[in-house]
Amino acid sequence: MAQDQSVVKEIDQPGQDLPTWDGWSTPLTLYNSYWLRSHTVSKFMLVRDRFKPRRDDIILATHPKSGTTWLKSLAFTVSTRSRFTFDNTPLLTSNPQRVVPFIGVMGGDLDNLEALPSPRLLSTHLPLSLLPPTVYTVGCRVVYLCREPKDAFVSRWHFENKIGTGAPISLDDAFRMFCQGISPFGPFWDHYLEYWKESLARPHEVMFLRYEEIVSDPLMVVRKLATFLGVPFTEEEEESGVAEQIVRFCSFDSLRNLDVNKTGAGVERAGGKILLEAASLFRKGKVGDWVNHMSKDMAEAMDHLVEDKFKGSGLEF
Ligand code: PAP
Repeated sequence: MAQDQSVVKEIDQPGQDLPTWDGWSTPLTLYNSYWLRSHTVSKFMLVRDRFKPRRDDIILATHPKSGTTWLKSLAFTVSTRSRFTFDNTPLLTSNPQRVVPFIGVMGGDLDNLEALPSPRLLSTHLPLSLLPPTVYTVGCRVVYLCREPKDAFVSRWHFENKIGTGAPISLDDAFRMFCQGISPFGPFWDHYLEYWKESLARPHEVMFLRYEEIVSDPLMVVRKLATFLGVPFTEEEEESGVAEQIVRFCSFDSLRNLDVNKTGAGVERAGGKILLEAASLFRKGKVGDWVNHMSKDMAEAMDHLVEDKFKGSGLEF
């Protein structure tokens, strides 16, 4: 069992002892009620005090394995369409994860972010409660993306076994950890709920999206995104099919088949400890792939957990 195999111990952090967990591809540390990769904790601790949100920032916040790569491509293409064409967009030469920096890590170190001109397009897997409180007041916009938990879990499990160098993680062990809330940026339910509640309270500043919604009507989402980001499609653009072109360009097959994403330089992960092949971010891109991996009992257990955790919130999967 995951819990038996894993070692929970105390580690030294400046001024505090934080519990850690071994069981995924890299150790996790519990910080402010969320499990973060241990080697990223010191960087993420700085974000709440030192990251300075600006009024015109756009922050793409996602629970991991929910389609971050996709959202980054869509939001980048929508918001920079007056500067770049499909023939010279940076997405042709860089993986989408690099084109939009992560706040505090992987090229998005806080000094680098401070030097970026406005308006900035940034991203994070951090929960809202680990971002500076000014995110609520400065007027910046947040686009949040999550995914049906069983699919997010299956994607996580594949990913961990792809990047891990130790013994493979069994589906059962991964399932137990995920359902206990012990997964990178977990518990997933608290992560979803923080952004969900904020999107209800401030719908003009926080847009809540699900992976399944983009899959079922990408054109509608792209139009909604453009309006939310303050750059709605003009009549001329609608007539010439710009929104449709963006959807096609950012589709799973289109992005996956770009040279840069097939064979290109990797993407740093785990605080720079792992250099991930760009191709690992494009696995299957399907809704409902959980059915090919999870037993009926597992699926029912996860559904009950989700129902219980989201009860009364209005959020359903
Ligand atoms: P991250 O958590 O490491 O940032 P993220 O991009 O959020 O990764 O998640 C990867 C998932 O998004 C993969 O799902 P899968 O394992 O179920 O296949 C990946 O295939 C999917 N994905 C990436 N790009 C796209 C896209 N353009 N369209 C649809 N799905 C995509």
